[in-house]
Amino acid sequence: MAITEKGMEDLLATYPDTVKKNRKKHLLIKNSAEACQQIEANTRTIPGIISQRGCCFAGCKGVVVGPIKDMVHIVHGPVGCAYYSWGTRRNKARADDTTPKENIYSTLCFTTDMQEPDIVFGGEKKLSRMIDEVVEMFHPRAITISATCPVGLIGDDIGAVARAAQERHGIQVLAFNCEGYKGVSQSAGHHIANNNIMEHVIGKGTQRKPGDYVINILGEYNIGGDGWEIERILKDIGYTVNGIMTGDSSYVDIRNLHLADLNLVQCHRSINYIAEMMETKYGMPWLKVNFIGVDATCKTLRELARCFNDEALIGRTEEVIARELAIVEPVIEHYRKILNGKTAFGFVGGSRSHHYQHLLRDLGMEMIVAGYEFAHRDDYEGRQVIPTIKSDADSRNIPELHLKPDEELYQDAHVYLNLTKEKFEEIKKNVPLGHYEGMNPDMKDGEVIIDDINHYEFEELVRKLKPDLILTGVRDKYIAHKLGVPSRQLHSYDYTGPYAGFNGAMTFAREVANAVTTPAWKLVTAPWEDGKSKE
Ligand code: CFM
Repeated sequence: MAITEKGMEDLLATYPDTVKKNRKKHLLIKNSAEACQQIEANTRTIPGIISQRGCCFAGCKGVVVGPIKDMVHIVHGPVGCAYYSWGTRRNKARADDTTPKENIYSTLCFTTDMQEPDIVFGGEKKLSRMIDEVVEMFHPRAITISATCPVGLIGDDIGAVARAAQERHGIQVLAFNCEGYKGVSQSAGHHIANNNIMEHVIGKGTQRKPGDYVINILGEYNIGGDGWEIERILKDIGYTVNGIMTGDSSYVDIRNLHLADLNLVQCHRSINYIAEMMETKYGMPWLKVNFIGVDATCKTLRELARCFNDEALIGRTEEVIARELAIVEPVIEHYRKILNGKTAFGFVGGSRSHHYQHLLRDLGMEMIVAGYEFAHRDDYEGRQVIPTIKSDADSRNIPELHLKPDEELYQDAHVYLNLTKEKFEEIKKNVPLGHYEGMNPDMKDGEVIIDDINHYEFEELVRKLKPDLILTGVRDKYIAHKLGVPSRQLHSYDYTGPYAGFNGAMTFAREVANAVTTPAWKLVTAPWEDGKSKE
C-alpha cells in the first residue's frame, strides 16, 4: 500500500495553515526523479504537538555519558529526572581487565533530589556535599554531574562546584550543563557531552592496547549487548578494540581513545562531533559503519579490512564471514519464508531507522515509512568517506575533515581542538568530498520519509498504509498496539537483544516472525475497522 501526494494533503488538511506549512517540510514521498530531495530536520517542534523526542539531558546523561561504567553519574535535579532515566536504556556493562566489579556503578542511581528549598536557596551546597559522600562511599575513578532544567533556571554554578570538588578529592569531576530545555531535542545533549569529553578526557591516557589493527567503536552503546556481539566478530578477525564509546566503556579506555588507528562510527548522530574532532586533532580517520543486518555487517567488515589494506586481514575477514554465514543463512532463510513481502513502519531516534532497513531487507521485508525523531539533514541525505590508514605513524598528523550539509554545527569546533579559527578554516578547505549514503538514497520510490512525527501523523499513516510491523520507541509502542499492529521496540529492544551482528540478526528474525504471526493481533479491532472512524 502506498500513499499519494493527495493522500498526504488529506493527512495535513486537519491542521491550521501555519502548522500545515511547517509539517509539510518534514514529510517526503521518495521520488528518485528528483536529484536531491531535501527534508527539514533538527528544528523546533511546534508547541502543543505530541512529539516523540527526548530532551537535552536525555541526550547528554542518558545517551553519551551514562553508559561509562566506572564513573559515578550524578543527576543534579529533582528525583524524577534521575529515576525515570535510570536503567531503562539497557546499556549493559560488565567487569573486564581494567575495571573490577566494584568499580561499576551502572546499576545505581545517583541524584541530589532537589526540593523546593534548594530551588529557592540554591542547590550548590547540596551537590558539593553529595560529591563528598560519593567519594567517601564508592571511591570512583571520576564523577560526572548532569544538570536538569531547574538547575539552569535558578543558576547553580555546577562548573565551580565540580572544580572545587576536583581539587578537594584529586579525581576528575566533569560538569555538563545539559538542562533539558536546551536545543530542540536530545541532539543538543549529544553535542554538549561530546565537547566536554573531547576537551577533558580523550587524550589524557598513554596506553594503547596491543595489536596490529587497533580500532575504536564510536556511537555503540551496548544496548541489549550489541557491542559485545560486534566485539566478538572483530576480535575473531584480529582487531583489537581499544575502546567503545560509550557502551560498556570505562573512563580509563576513554582517556586512551586517541591511541587507536581508526574510529568506527556506528551511530553517526550522537558522536560524529568526536569523530571529526579526533580526526582534526590526532589525524585519526573514521569510517561510518553499520553492524545491523547480515549483508550490512559483511559490507562493513570488508570496508574495514580495506582501510588497513592488508592481505592477511582481508583473508581472515573472508574466513570469518564464511564461517558465520554458514550458521546464519539457513536461519535467516527459514524466517524469510514467513516474512517475505511484509512491510514495516520504522520510527526511531537519529540513526536506527536507517540501520534497520538493511536488516529488514535481509528478511525480505520493506520499511515503507521511515523517520527520525531528531536527526539532522545529513542523516537523511547522508555522507561517507572511506579513509586509508597510513603506515607511517607521523603522516597521521595530516588532518582531513568531512564536509557536511549541517556544517554550521562545527562553528565552535576549533575551540575544543585548540586550533585558531583560521587554521581550522584552512584545514576545512582541503577536504576531499566523498559519496553520499543515508536514509533517503536507501528508500524506494513511493515510500514515506518523516521527521519528528507526532501522535496524529503516526496513527494516520498506520491507518492509510497498514504495515505488518511497527518498529517503535518507548511511548509509540503502545499506540501501535492499540492500533492492533505488532511492534518491536528499537530503543532498548524491550527485554531482549542483541540485534547487532550475525547472532543479533538471528534473534531479531525470530522475534519479528513471532510478533507478526502471533494470533493475538486478530483479536484486536483496529479503530478504522469498528465502523466509528473516518473510513
Ligand atoms: Fe544513536 Fe542510539 Fe540512535 Fe541516539 Fe537515542 Fe538509542 Fe535511538 Mo533511543 S545514540 S541516535 S539518542 S543509535 S537512545 S542507542 S535508540 S533514540 S536511534
